[in-house]
Amino acid sequence: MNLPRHLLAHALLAAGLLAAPLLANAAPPAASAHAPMHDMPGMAPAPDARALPTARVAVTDAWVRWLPAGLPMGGYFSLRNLGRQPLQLVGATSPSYRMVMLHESISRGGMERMVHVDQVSIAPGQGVHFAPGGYHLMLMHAASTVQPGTRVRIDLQFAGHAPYPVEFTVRPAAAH
Ligand SMILES: [Cu+2]
Repeated sequence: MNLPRHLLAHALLAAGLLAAPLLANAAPPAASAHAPMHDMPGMAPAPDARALPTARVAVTDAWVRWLPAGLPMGGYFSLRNLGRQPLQLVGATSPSYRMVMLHESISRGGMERMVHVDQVSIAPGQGVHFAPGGYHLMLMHAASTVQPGTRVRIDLQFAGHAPYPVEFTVRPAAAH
C-alpha cells in the first residue's frame, strides 16, 4: 500500500477511537443490568425530522478521500450559512457508511491526533471549511460500492432542521 504516512496515521487513530466504545459495549455496566425494563429510555418514536425546515446553506467542494482495506475515509467540504440565524452542524449520516462522525485534527508538539466534535457553529453569513488537517467527517464502514470516481450522498444534520443531502465525489487516496 502506497499511502502517504500521515494518512495512514490518521486512519489508525480513527481505528483506535473506535476500539474504546466497542470494548465498552462488550461489558455492560452492572447498573444497567439491574435496571427494570420499563425504565429503558429511547422507546418513543423520534419526531419526523423531514418535517423540519431546510437549512439555508451553500455547500461546495464536497469530496471524500477514498482509502482501501476498510480504513475510515475523510469527508471534506466548504459550507456557508445563508440564513439569518446561527446554524449548528451536529452530525451527519450516509446510506454509504454505517457510521459518520464529526472530527477535528489537532496538531500539538508535532503529533497529529483527532478529537470528536459535538457541534460546529456557523454564524449568519459566515462559512466553515472541512479540510485535511482540520474539521472532517470521519466515514466508517463503507459500502463496497464506494470507490474512487463514484459519488456518495451524505446528509448533514443541522440542529432544528431537516437532514441536508449533499453529493460528495469520491477521490483517490492520494487526493488532497
Ligand atoms: Cu477523523
